[in-house]
Amino acid sequence: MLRSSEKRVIIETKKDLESPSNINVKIIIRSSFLIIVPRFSYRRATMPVERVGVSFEPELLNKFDMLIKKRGYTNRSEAIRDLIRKEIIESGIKEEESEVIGTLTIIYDHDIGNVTDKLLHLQHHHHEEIIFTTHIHIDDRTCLEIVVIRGQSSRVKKFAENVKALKGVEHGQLVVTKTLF
Ligand code: NI
Repeated sequence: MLRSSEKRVIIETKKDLESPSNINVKIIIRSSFLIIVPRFSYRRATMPVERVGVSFEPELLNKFDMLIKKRGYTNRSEAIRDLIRKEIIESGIKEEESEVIGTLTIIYDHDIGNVTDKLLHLQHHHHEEIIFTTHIHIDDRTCLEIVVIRGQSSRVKKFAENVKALKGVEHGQLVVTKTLF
């Protein structure tokens, strides 16, 4: 309980991603005294980091700096980490056995070659992998469908290929990703 002469202000400072913890600072103004009490919390588990040195040719570094500035990065470390994560994920997606999650977006004409039935049949065949499907009627015969699918990389790709090969499907785009670890 606060006395009428006390004022309590909680300030939360977030250290950067490499920090071991968050630090809350509790400031208690009691009469003429100012008390600052640091309160350490470990709500967010963070991984320890290792520092590595990388050498660049000046021209390459200059190009890299221009690119990351355009993309909105404020430091090189985060840009380099993102590039490494992208490579690891893309390499993982290529492995046929790996678990991926993605979306297949298709545009099709529902008046052509029983495409609606065939599409439904294919989706039922992959019912264990399909998480949900959204259907939007674009005009009197064109449909947009978004399928969220999770499963073995090879099966997800196979499903997308089979859907795109259906007569009536005008365009299909599969976008997949996976967790890093
Ligand atoms: Ni429709």
